[in-house]
Amino acid sequence: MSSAVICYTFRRCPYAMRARMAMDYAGIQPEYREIIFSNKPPSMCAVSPKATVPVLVLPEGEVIDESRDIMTWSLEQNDPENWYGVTSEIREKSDFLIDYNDTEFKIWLDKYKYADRHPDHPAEYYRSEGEVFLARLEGSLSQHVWLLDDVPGLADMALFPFIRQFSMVEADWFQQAPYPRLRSWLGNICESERFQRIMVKRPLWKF
Ligand SMILES: N[C@@H](CCC(=O)N[C@@H](CS)C(=O)NCC(=O)O)C(=O)O
Repeated sequence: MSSAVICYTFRRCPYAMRARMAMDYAGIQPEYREIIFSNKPPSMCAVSPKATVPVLVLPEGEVIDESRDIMTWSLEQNDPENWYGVTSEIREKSDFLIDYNDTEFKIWLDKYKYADRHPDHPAEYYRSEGEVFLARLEGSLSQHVWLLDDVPGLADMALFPFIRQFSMVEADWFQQAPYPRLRSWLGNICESERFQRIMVKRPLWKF
């Protein structure tokens, strides 16, 4: 049994990104095992048969294989700036936003990203469906500096990798779209040292 926390990850996966952000914030330094989907490590599939990243294996052998659960577990270990949220209202709103992101928005994001695989509609259609969420977030950011408060929280860190993906599908479009607050929110996170740290390129884990 290893004494270190192990994290199977894929650098560009938005779910893995949010988990790595929360772990970095909480001061958890796992042994990162960078994988590729075409050749998943048997040791990862054995502990988590659904075989998606991120997967965390704790020293006692407990497995956490949902990114949200990894975030929550990280904050349970250490939450120095109260990302979890100070009020139950913020926590409820945070859960709602993350639920919406992971279900509704993710569907439109994927269709927009891979519009050629979804010929029922042009990319602009999928983009405008996704924009419903962008507009909502823009509205939230007109009320506070971060999505739910004037300090960053779980929702900011759970959502930004997906908004980042959306922004990268047509970067020129996003730069001039009517979401200036969202652009600067995203820019702040992506220019942070934490983000640079969690995006460091690691060699593929040899198993
Ligand atoms: N609900 C999971 C979703 C994780 C997920 O879907 N990860 C993708 C990569 S972004 C994956 O591992 N896909 C496996 C594959 O494509 O074989 C979580 O939040 O951790």
